[in-house]
Amino acid sequence: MNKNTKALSLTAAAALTVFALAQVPGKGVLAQFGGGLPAGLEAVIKARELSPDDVEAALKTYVPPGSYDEFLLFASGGQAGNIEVLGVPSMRLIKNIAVFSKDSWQGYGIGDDDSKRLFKQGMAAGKLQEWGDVHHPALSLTNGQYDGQFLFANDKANGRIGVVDLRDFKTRQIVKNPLIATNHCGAKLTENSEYYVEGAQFGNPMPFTNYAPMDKYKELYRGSVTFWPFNRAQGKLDQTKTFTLELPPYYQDLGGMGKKVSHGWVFINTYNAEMATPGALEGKPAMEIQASQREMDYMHVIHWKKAEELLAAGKLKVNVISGMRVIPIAAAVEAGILYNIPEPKSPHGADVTPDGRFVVVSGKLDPHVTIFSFAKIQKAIADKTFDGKDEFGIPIIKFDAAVEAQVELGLGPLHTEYDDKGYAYTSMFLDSSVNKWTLDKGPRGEKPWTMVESLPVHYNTGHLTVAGGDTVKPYGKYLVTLNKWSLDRALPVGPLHPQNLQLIDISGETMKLLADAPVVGEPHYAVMAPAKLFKPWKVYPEVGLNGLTLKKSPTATEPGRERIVRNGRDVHVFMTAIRSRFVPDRIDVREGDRVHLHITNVDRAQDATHGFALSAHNINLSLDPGLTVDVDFTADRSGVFPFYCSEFCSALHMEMMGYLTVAKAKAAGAGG
Ligand code: K7E
Ligand code: CUA
Repeated sequence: MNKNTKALSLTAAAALTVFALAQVPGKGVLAQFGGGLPAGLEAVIKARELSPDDVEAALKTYVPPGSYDEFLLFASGGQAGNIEVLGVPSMRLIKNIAVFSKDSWQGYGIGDDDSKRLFKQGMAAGKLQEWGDVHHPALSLTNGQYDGQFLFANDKANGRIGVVDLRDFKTRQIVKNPLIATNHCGAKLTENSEYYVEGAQFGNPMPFTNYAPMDKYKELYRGSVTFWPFNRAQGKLDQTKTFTLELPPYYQDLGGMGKKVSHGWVFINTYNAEMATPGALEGKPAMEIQASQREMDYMHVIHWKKAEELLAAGKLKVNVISGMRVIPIAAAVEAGILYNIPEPKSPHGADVTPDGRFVVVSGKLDPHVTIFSFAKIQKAIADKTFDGKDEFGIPIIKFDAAVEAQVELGLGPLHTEYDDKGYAYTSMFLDSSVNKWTLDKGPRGEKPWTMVESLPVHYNTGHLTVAGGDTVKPYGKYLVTLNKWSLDRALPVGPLHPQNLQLIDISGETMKLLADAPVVGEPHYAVMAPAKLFKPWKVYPEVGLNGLTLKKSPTATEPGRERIVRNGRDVHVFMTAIRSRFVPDRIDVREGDRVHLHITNVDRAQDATHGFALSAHNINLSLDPGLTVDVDFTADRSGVFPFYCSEFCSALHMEMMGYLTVAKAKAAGAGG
């Protein structure tokens, strides 16, 4: 199955020649090989049974050792709680960014004070959450285009958002929405990263920590969308200035942000307009049946810009719930900022075209994508072309008045993205394919609103991403599908299979599958941008920076100023790390002492990261060059505990160690 068994129409070697010549017309790159194939190359092609397509794919994805990839792909790690960074076209894994889940490689959540602080900000219902379910990474935008500065991730499981600073590719903030239990990300970022837009997922009482009986679902449960202002200078979402729109307890799903002409609006899919509640043992049908009864669900159409203006002028009613400003549905309707449009049932993606003129909705259970026109929506609102109201009083825009076209694509359309030429690409979950189709103008003179190609993928793709495909100016060139099933695509490694990313070349007239890239954790969505957009630090710009504030740490220690300071039962250790030693390297305390380690990596060389692993204390730190990392713990067990550098840093790395000795409280005079 993983072998291309297609009969060779040319010999593979001849294909390579043709391909290579085609790349450089006239001259012919083969000239550098002496005018023909290098000796042995034909033998390799034969021995590996490569088809002409294989050879072409290999040449297109091969990144020679020491060379760099052209694009970076940020793929959500799903229930692994992280974001994986891959190079495109090689599809090599370059980094794992820990966001919601602990990661001992990065010393993230393994004892250090900074991640303790971060995790504390992210507590849900007063409980520490040490994992997350990342669905949608989003890159910060300037004028609707990626600016390479920040990366955002949602945690569906806990209604949280993580902010990653792309100067050092580290998580700098986790916020918890106190109103909702779960989110699924309405629409991510507005055109200039003014807001991160967080839609709820499953309905809950508001706030979710208030109990309400399930048989009062319609009355007491609610959905919502929260607008989190992003303070770019601070690199933080500002929890004090959020506003939330109360929504019916349909399940808010994905959304698309308005762009250009539709900037200021957001479109959010919902499902379960039935407002079904579970009750399998109580004799109710399964949720999947209950929640797919109706032919249509509703897409919320929200004028957030107007809400912002009315709020600023004090002209919009808000209720303060759990410290959040919540605009009631009735007030939103009254102010003309909230509408519904019927959409084919159980929709998933709502994807706005780069020019902002259309919103493409995919209904998982409908073989079409439905294209709504922003201009028509505006007209329908102005003319009040409504079909009554939903049970919550929200006007329902007439479907026919808002729809521009429907394109029949096949089974299970989920998500749509756009390229630089004007094509749309939709992931087909049930058909296991990527389907390419034309918008209102065929780039090569094709008919508008027509499917032009379908490429099989392996298997059951969820999201897909085109480089810049969710911006106002996609880069195109590559498309990656994030497939839910890998089945036979990778070597068998047990019943838990990897997920399978597939790289597809979309630069030519037809799509070409180039590579499989199995990854761990379920990638729901990914964003892809040119690598040259990112300008991360090689080492921290100063020595002694705190990794969370990026300011000079009050506990930074200069070489020669290392010391141990005892203050009652508190023992402060001001330590430096440099190739290949810790100073001090011996810490003697008594049982029950509180130990505070402040370790500064004073190395300035690129890649001179040290680790700090302390035996039996569940502590591992990553000390990147320039950072000061703090960790504190109670030395509550007597014994002798080696600590050592857990990152190979020099020829004498194995000698980079020390001891923590903890004397028995009794022997030391019962704790001084
Ligand atoms: Cu389709 Cu959460 Cu965006 Cu998974 S989601 S696929
Ligand atoms: Cu420092 Cu290994």
